[in-house]
Amino acid sequence: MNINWSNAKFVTSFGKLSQLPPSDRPEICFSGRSNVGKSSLINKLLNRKSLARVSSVPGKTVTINFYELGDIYLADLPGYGYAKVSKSEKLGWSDLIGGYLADGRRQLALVVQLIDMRHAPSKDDIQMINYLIDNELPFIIALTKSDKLKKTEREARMKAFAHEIPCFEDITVVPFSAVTGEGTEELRALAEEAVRGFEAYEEDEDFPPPPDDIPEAEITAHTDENGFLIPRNR
Ligand SMILES: Nc1nc2c(ncn2[C@@H]2O[C@H](COP(=O)(O)OP(=O)(O)OP(=O)(O)O)[C@@H](O)[C@H]2O)c(=O)[nH]1
Ligand SMILES: [Mg+2]
Repeated sequence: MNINWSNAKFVTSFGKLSQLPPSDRPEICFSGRSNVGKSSLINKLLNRKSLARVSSVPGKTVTINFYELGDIYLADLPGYGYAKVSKSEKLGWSDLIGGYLADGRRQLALVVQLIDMRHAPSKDDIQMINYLIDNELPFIIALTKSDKLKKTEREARMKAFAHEIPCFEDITVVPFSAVTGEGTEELRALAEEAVRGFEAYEEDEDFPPPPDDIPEAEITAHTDENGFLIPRNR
């Protein structure tokens, strides 16, 4: 599927897991700590200056914000790990993020996990990545704010990430900057590929047909007098 990236609309925000409706289309979500640049990255992908609110104060996005992009949704998840919020607020956020990711009614085609390229990943970042790996969710990593690093700093960080991030060699990693636009086209292409792969997988699930679709005559032809199935090679 080719996505028309200039055709986005804000749909709605959810602050509580119980409000979240099932999804009727593939979704791509953006996860990362507060202030890492999720909203800025989404705006860049969508060719918009401020469709997703960019925060001057970290920890602003405390809701899941949905954007419609033709036949898919983008979901901007609340940023985690901001120190200056109350414990109950933190719990609410992790509930919301965890609940969203574990929601079997979502058609999650891709998680874009954002990590600030200037720093070692936080404990929360590592926990997120381990969660994505353990639950076999399709994900890539965008290393944000790449414009803020000099070439040598960048090389040093890339070497360090290889040790700091679990399974680093197996993960697709895209350096990204909302300022220079680096990584924008690559992320768009990866998103399109993920949605295509997701749709092909969904179609594949119906093939071969589930047992209910097998005509009755065919089933009885392969059962013995007690009604047990007989393997075909007998
Ligand atoms: N230099 C530079 N600054 C960036 C980049 N991306 C985001 N910023 C800045 O970082 C700050 C946070 O950006 P946001 O996009 O609001 O981050 P967020 O992850 O959505 O933050 P929350 O909604 O609070 O979780 C803002 O001041 C942005 O201008 C980037 O690629 N380069
Ligand atoms: Mg935000």
